[in-house]
Amino acid sequence: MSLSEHSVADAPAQSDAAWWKSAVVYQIYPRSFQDSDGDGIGDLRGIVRRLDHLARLGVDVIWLSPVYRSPHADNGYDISDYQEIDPLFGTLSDMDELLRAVHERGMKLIMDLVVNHTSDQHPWFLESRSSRENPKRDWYHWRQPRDGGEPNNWESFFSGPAWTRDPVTGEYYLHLFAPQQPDLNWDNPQVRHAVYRMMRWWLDRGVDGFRMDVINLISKQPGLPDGRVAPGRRYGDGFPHFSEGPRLHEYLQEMRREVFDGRGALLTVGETPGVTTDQAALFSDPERRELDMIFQFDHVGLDHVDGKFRSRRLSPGELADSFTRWQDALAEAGWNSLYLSNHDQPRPVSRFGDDTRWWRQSATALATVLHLQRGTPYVYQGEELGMTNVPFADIGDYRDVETLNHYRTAIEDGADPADTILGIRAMSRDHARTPVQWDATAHAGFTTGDPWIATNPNYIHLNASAQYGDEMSVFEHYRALIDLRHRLPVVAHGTFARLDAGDPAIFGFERVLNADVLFVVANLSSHDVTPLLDAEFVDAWVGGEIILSNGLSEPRVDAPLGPWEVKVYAR
Ligand code: TEU
Repeated sequence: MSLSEHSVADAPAQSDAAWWKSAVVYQIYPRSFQDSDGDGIGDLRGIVRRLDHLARLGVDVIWLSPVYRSPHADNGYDISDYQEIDPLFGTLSDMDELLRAVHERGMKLIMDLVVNHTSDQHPWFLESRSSRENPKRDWYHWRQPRDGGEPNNWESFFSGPAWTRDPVTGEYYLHLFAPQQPDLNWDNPQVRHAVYRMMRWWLDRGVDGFRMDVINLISKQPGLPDGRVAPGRRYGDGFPHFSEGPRLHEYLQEMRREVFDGRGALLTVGETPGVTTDQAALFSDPERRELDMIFQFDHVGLDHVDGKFRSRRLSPGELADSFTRWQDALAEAGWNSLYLSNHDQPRPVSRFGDDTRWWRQSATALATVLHLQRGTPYVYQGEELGMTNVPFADIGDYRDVETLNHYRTAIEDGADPADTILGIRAMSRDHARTPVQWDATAHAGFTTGDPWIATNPNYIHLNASAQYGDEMSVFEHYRALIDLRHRLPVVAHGTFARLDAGDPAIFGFERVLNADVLFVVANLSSHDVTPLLDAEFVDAWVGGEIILSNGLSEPRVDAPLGPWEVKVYAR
C-alpha cells in the first residue's frame, strides 16, 4: 500500500491539541452493559469486568451515560446529587477504580453532564420549591399561573405541558422533560458557578471530559414567550424560544474559561437537538473556544413523520444526502461527531439497514460509511455486534418514560392501542436499552438475576463471543474500521468529497490528504446496483488496493455491488 501510515507530519498542525480527531468513542449505558451483583441492573464493577471487550475493539474513549445519584425517573438523566454515585451502580471508590482501569488500558473516560435540569429531589430544587423567598428560588424557572393554568403553551419532550404546579406556593415550574426534571435557570450566575465547581471536581478526580446533555437548551428567551400553535395542535412550538437562547454561546465560553482552560487532553461534546449546520460551526469552531464537537440530529429525524412515533422507512440516498450536507458544511470550520445510534435511538441495522436477510452486510456497510467520514465516530454499546431492535409486543415490556407517557396520552386522546404500539415498536428508546449480548448463556451473560428489561431473544446466535475472531463478523469489521482510523492519517484528517455514482442507493466518496487517497463505495440498499463512474475516475483507480470490504469485492471500482456491499480502496 502506498498510503502513508503514521505520517503525522502530513497531518494538520493542530492535530496534537485535537487528539480526538483520530479517536473513536464508545458509549456505555450502564444499566444495560454488565451487571456484577445479580440485581438485574448493570453497574460500575460490571463495566470493569468488560473493559477487555473495549480494549479489543480498540476504542480510545468511553462516554459513560449518567451514574450519579438519581431517583431514575429518566434512568439517571434526573440527577439528585452530582458528586455521588447512585447505589444501583456502585460507589465513588468503584468509580475511581473504573477510572484507574480505563487509564491503565490507555483509554479515556468522559462523563455525561446533565445540567439543563436536575432531579426534583436535588437539594437545590427542594430548597427552591420551599418558599418564594428562598435564596435558591431563582435557581429554577418559577412563574405565576396564567388564567389559572400553565404560564405558557410549551409542550414537554415527554408529552403533556412543560409546566407543573407546585402545591407549596401555588406557582408553576418549568420542565422541558419529565415533571421530575425541573430546568435550572442558567441566567443566575450562582447556578452557573455551582455547575462549574462540580465539573472541576470531576476533572480533578481524573475524568477526561464531558458529553453535555441538551446543552443548546440552557439559555431561554427572556419572558418565555408562547410558541406558535400549528393547526389541530394543543400546544405551541416552544423550540425556537428555549433552544439557542440569546446567552448560550456566552455561557459556553464562560464554561470553557472557568472549567477547561489550562487542563490537558480533554474532550467536550455537546448534545444539541435541532441544531443547524451554521450553529454547529459556532459551537465547534476551535477559534471560538466553546466545545470540541456536537451531536446534530438531522439524520435521526429524517424518518419522523408526525413526531417520532409516526415514522417511515427512508428511501435510498436520504441518509447519504444528510451525511454529505454535514460533511460539506463543517469542512472548513468546526468538527462533526459521527453516530448511527445512542441510548435514545432505535438500532441502526433495523432502522437504516436490513436486519433479516442482509443483517451482517447492512450493519457493516452502515458502519463503514460512518467511520470513514471526516469527524469523530461514536459507537453505541451493542452496535459493534449488530444488535437489532427488540420485538416487544406488549406495552408492559417497555420501561422508558418517553414511550410510556406517549402511550398513555395517545390512548387518553382516543388513539387505537394496536396502532400506537406499532409506532412504538419502530421508534422506542428501549430498543437501545436491552442488555448487551455477551454470550449464549442465560440473559446473554448480562446478569445472573432478572434483568430490569427483557433481553432480545436473538442473543442465542447474536452475541459477542460468537463474533470474536470471526473475520466475517460485525465486531471484527468495526475493529478493522477503528484500526484504519488509527493507522491512516487520511481517515482522521483528509478532506471529504461525495461522488455521483448514478444511483441514489450508492454512497461513494473520496478522502484526500496530500498524496493519500481513499475511495469508499457502498450500496445502501437491498438490491444489486452498478455504480456509474467517469472512465477517467475508473482508470485512476486501476491498481488501487481494496483495504476493507464486506463481500466478494470485485477489484474494479465500477463493478456491480451486491446488496449492502461496501469496498474501501486506497492509493
Ligand atoms: O436527550 C434529549 C433529546 O432531545 C432526545 O433525544 C430525547 O431524549 C427524546 O428521545 C426525544 O424524542 C437527552 C438524553 O439523551 C435523554 O436520554 C434524556 O432523556 C433527555 O436528554 C433529558 O435529559
